Amino acid sequence: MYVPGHRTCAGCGPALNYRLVAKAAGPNTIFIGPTGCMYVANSSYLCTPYAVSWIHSQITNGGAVASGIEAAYKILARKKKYDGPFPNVIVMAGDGGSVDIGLQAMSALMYRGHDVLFICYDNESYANTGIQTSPTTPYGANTTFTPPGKAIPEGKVLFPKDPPQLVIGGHPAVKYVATTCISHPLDLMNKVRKALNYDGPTFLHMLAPCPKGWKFDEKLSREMGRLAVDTGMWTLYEWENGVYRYQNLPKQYKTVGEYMKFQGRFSHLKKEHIAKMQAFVDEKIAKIKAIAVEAPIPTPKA
Ligand SMILES: Cc1ncc(C[n+]2csc(CCOP(=O)(O)OP(=O)(O)O)c2C)c(N)n1
Ligand code: SF4
Repeated sequence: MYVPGHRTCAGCGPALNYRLVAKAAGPNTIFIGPTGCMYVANSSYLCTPYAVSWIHSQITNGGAVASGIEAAYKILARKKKYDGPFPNVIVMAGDGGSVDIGLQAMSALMYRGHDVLFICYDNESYANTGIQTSPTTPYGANTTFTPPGKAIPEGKVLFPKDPPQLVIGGHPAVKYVATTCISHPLDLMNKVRKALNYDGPTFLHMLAPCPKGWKFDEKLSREMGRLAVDTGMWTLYEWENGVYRYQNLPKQYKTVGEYMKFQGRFSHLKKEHIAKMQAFVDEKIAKIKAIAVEAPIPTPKA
């Protein structure tokens, strides 16, 4: 459903991410592609690798375009002008197109309750424009908008937004939210199918390592994903009707330095900055442990 032939970088995490999503979703699918690498790099010039329907949207309005498509199908079906199967409607938005410049339209989609899967493929920067900071860029990352210097030695001083919590916190129509990583492809595809099976809006936050933006060897994309999970920099979980379930929680977490040392975007950081990152992750892990205990895995009804 996502075929060879696109101008993404060698080792592009978002491209592999797209391939897995398309494979899981199957042929009865319409993709909405807000401006970003997964639009520009895939569809330049005058050809695309999407073997299903696909439409470009502005980076600002992926949620609104998807809402329109979903509403059109519902109305056509009601008026008996369309009797085919209801399509999977999937937005493939970058982090900028999801939780920064595209947040308003995404939130409105969630509020209205459209039957749409909104995916944030998170490469942790505005990549296509040359790697600028976005709200999911980690603390301490070097981007062209957060260069380390004398005044600000760590480059980026802010800690990131939490996209799943934004969605979970404010949208009663949303019953399923999950996180994924390309290093765990089956988990990723299962979550895509599960989200699509829900009747209503769903949200997936997908870590998609970007060798160009994070400045690591292009052969290490999957390894970066694995290390993100093993260090606690990224957590795999589902949130379903108010219940959290975690996947692949490490028994013993590696230190964040084990992950950061491979990435040029962090190479300027001093010990105290890495300690700050470790403290941030430790706090997150402590919270997860508390929730994981409080939220027992529900047993399926017979
Ligand atoms: C309204 C508007 N503002 C700015 C841009 C410039 N622009 C093009 S691609 C892009 C980066 C998108 O970042 P993200 O959504 O994170 O996707 P990525 O490129 O990282 O895949 C931006 C800012 C635009 N196309 N439209
Ligand atoms: S810049 Fe990053 S997200 Fe964009 S095509 Fe290259 S690897 Fe993929």
